[in-house]
Amino acid sequence: MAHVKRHPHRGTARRAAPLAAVALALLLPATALAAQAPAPAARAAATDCTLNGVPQPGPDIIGTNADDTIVCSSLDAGHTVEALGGADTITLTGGIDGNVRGGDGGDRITLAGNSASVGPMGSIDGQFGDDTITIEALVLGAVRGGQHNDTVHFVNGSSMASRTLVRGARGHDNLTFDDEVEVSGTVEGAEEDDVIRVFGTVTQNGEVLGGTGDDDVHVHNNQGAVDARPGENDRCVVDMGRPCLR
Ligand SMILES: [Ca+2]
Ligand SMILES: [Ca+2]
Ligand SMILES: [Ca+2]
Repeated sequence: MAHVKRHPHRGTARRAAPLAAVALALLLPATALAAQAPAPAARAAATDCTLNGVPQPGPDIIGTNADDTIVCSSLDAGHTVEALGGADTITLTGGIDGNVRGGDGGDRITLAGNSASVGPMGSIDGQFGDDTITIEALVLGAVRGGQHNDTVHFVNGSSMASRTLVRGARGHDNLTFDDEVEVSGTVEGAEEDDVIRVFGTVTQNGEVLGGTGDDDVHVHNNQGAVDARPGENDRCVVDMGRPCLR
C-alpha cells in the first residue's frame, strides 16, 4: 500500500482553495444550504420537445403555419406548444404539465406511452379546425377539442380522475371512451350537436353532459350522472346503472 503514504509533489496549493470551499460549505448551517436548493415542489426545467426534428427546450415551442411534426417527452408547467396553422401532428410521450395548442387546421394530437400523462395543470386544446385527439394514457387536466368538429378518443389503457375535463366545445364533436376506460370528471359536448359514447362505466365521480344542441349520448354503465340536456331533440341512453337525468 505504498501509494497511501505517498505525498503529492504538486498541486497542493491549487487544491487548497476547493478544499476550503468544501470545508466552508460543511460549516454552513443546514438552513442556508436548504435556501440554495430548489423548493421540493418545483422540478428542474425539463421541457423536452422537437419541432420538425429540431430540439426545443421551451418555454414556448412555436410551430410554423405549414404542417409541423412536434414531439414532446416533457412539458413543464407554464410552458406551451403553439402549433399554429397547418395540419400538425403532435405526439406527447411524457409528463405534460403545460399547455398544448393545435392552432388552426385539422391537427392530430396523441398522448401515448407508458410514462405519458397530462398533469392537473396541463391541457390539450385542438383549437380551430377539425382535430383528432387520441388519448392512450392518464389525463388529470383538460382535453378540449376547441372550435369545429373534433374527434376525441380515449382508448383502452387511458385513464381519468375526478377533476379531469374533456370538452368538445364548439362544433359537432365525437367523444368516445372505450370499454375498459372508467370515465371520471366531466365530459361535455358543449355547443352544437355532439355524439358521446361511453362503452364502459361512468364512475360515481363522473358526469357526462351533452350541453346545448341536439346530442346523441350513449353510456353503457352509469354510476355517476348522465345528462344530454338541454337540446330539444336529445337522445340519451344508459344500458345499466342510473338512468339519464331528464
Ligand atoms: Ca395546427
Ligand atoms: Ca377544433
Ligand atoms: Ca360541441
